[in-house]
Amino acid sequence: MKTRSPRRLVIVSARAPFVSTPNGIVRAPGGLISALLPLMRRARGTWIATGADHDACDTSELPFRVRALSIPSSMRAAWYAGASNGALWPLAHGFVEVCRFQAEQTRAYLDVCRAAADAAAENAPPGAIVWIHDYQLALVPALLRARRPDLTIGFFWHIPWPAAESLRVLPWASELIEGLLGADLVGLHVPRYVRAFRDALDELGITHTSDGGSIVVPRGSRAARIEAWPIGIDVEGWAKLGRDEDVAAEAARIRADLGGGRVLLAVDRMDYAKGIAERLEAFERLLEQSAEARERVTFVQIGVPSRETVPAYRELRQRIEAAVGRIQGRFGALRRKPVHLFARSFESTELAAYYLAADAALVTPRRDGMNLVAFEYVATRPRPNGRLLLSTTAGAADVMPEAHLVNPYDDEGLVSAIEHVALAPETPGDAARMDALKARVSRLSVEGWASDFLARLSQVTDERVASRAT
Ligand code: GDG
Repeated sequence: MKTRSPRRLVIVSARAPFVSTPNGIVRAPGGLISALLPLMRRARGTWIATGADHDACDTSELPFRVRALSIPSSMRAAWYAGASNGALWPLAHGFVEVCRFQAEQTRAYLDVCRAAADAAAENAPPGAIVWIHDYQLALVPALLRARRPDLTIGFFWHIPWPAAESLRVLPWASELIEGLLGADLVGLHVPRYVRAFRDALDELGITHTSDGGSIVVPRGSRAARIEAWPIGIDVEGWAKLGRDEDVAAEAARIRADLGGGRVLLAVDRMDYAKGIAERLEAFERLLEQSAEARERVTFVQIGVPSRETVPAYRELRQRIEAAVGRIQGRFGALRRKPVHLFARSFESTELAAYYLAADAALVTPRRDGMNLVAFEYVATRPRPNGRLLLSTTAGAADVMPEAHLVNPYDDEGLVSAIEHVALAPETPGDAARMDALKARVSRLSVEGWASDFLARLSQVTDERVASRAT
């Protein structure tokens, strides 16, 4: 599908496209920003960010505007660390016991969504497209619709959609759904999240119909559609890094430094949903059971610190560091470290070198909306070698059926799956799997995802206008 241009574009997200660093203002990391920036440059629109730093938004040289909202720090904490990451995030990932619902945080969440909706209403030209991102801003669509019925509104929810049972514990579940239904098109990663959304509508008694894979919810003179739109990555960007001679030389150095055995890699934000502690514990059990693993396997965990103002995240970091220390103490030797933890962020060239160096990637989150690391590992490797171990509970499993799939809640299953990807002799079947995965990932470009989503958004709105005219 092609994006029809001249309508102006407004993006609303918690993160801004630029961040201030000691080396100046740079593009914020991540595939989503890379995908949206070219679209925004062409559309010459406005990017509204609720969690941005102001210095990084002084962008007079850009062909579009960035507006960072001024949100008082106590409100920001209650909205971001509280309602978003202390309530909605654990709820969506099935960690109901971790959820804390506090009225003051819910009020802050509403206030931030209102501020974002106000800013979008003020900045959007007549008939513009507004694309809102993620669970931190779920009430914006309805708030914005009430102020500006002329707008076309899209929303993308980047994390799993919670099971109806879990959603029952959210005191403002119906407000959450009504907030999202203010959009013309709500995107989720995979069809099973769309089915879970339908269950939520049923629980709340909200009338809906099906149209192919999408759900249509009538809302007065219009309808909201809920559809699966699997995100992708900058496939060519990662492949290019994988072919780069310097990156390949760095990968060879990493392998040599690790002693020449089998290398396992995991890359995650430090988040309990990513299953980092459980993965380390499974690796520890593998070392207990297998002399070959003790001699030959090294596990590198890159864990970028994340959300450290939320207590559950601070506790997780301690649990991870304790597991690494224990493994080292039990199985390490002067010249051999079975596990390496890097609790910091790497440049993407360095990350690509680790993707090349690894014999297998362990992508074993407890739950994950999609998981881009699975795609990046496959896209970076120039040849069809290496193995991908992937949780059945990650959205990525639905689009990568040829990966080695594992249920991350099955303790023994996880240990034996790690053992298999680490030590089983390579067979022609491995190359066939990797070839198939490469073909799948090559069709998942994040730029195509963004422009197709926007084209679909224009299409559903045009259909609405046409049906009103007849
Ligand atoms: C949310 C959903 C969904 C990590 N360490 C470094 C680094 N990274 C980059 C990876 C990857 C990204 O961070 C992580 O993406 P994920 O998809 O794994 O996870 P979330 O941050 O939780 O993202 C998720 C996603 O939204 C998109 O919709 O897939 O399910 O939770 O791109 O490369 N990048 C660099 N250095 C690092 O050290 N440069």
